[in-house]
Amino acid sequence: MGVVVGHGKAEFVVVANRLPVDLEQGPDGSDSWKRSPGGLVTALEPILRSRRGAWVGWPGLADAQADPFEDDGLELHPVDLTADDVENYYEGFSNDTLWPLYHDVVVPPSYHRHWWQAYVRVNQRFAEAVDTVAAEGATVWVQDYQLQLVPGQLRDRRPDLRIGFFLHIPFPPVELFHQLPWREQIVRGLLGADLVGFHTPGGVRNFRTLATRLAGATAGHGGVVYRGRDVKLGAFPVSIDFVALDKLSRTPEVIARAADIRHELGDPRHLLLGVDRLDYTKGINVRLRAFEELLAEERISADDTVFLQIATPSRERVEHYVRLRAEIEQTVGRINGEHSWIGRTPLSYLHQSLPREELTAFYLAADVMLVTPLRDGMNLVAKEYVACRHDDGGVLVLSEFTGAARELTSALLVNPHDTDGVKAALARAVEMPPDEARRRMRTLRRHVKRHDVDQWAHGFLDALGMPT
Ligand code: GDG
Repeated sequence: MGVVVGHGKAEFVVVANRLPVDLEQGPDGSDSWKRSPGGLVTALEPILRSRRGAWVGWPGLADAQADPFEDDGLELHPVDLTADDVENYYEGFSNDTLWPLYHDVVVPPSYHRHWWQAYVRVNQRFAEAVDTVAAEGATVWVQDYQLQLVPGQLRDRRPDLRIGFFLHIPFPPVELFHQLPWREQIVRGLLGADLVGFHTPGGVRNFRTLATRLAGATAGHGGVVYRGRDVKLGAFPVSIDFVALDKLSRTPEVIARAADIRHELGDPRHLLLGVDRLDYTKGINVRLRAFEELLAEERISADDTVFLQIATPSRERVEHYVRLRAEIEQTVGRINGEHSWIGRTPLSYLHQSLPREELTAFYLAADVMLVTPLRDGMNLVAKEYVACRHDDGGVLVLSEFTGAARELTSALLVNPHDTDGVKAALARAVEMPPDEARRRMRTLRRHVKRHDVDQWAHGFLDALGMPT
């Protein structure tokens, strides 16, 4: 990793709340960078490297002052956040106002003016950072709900730039969005882009209506016209690196580990799996309730069935998340208290973040994957499960309220609000004849293979007019 010398040279700039690397502080106070690999980085890295790319984002540590640096041909430009910014812009407005509002008010959003002010201020700082690194006429791709004002703020400073924005979470129905006291500013912020992308056509429709109602945009070709400019709107369902996961899941180490996992869990006949960030949108309670009732009704048996729930720690300082964790852990305790016997526990719960290889082995080991969010922009876990099943095994139970459900129609689709429906799907998944399961999985795999993250990134950038 070297220090960046020139500024204003990047032809392609990705802006996201987080950098693809995390700054970590050792016990002696020394700083070090750790890679945080994710789908977005994997998809964009080759494009960034081939055209003097830069990434602008927060390094993940409050009150750090990090200089721009180069990592293996990639320019990284840290945006510093103070502890106060983290509390108000990130944990407050992003995660306790926008996140619940955009997920169908699953919990009530909090509206605080000082959180909004911090959001405006921090977005402005991101826009300034991009202004510094972007070359004349560069393409800028802004990511996600934490940065919705950046397109507008950037256009004011740099009308020469080509600006794209992609929202990774759902764009809410018009009536719900209207709750937001700063609804007009957000819509105008997004309209600063040349292309605004969503996961689904529903998101496009909601935004189009709001852009017309709140910002006076008019109908245009492929989108809307705002202040005399064309703003394209489109649905670009995000995906995963199918080839990489498929390959990893075929390695002898992962295959052996998958067998070990089943063995360590007591060689159950049926292994059910859930993998989520511990978030109230993910419907972890929904599947626990269904599992508990099926056990109580003796439609499934603790003698031969194990449910493993991995809940990755998330947003641990936000009140709703603290409460959710307590609720889930209480439910897990109740289920195991009632249905366990010595050496036989029907529910295994890990509140941990696992290494990629380990997660892949869990996917490969599980007979039934339970993905039951109340609302989810896409849900990559569902696609990852499918990519790991090179054996064509396993059954996916998937909530209708995920973006993924629009594509993965061969899964068993469920309404997470309908407990009886979820129970029926779970019981059906457990008992599904192997032929039917294989047929469904093959169809799912064909789809995800064809629509991978590379196709997503190129599809978006092509629509933005940047040849890739
Ligand atoms: C947002 C939107 C949209 C989870 N536990 C571990 C681990 N993970 C990884 C999964 C997956 C990712 O985290 C979670 O992605 P999701 O898509 O399921 O959910 P969000 O985090 O809410 O993502 C969502 C996404 O953005 C992309 O646009 O699909 O709708 O909410 O990749 O594998 N990874 C490792 N250990 C874990 O314990 N290594």
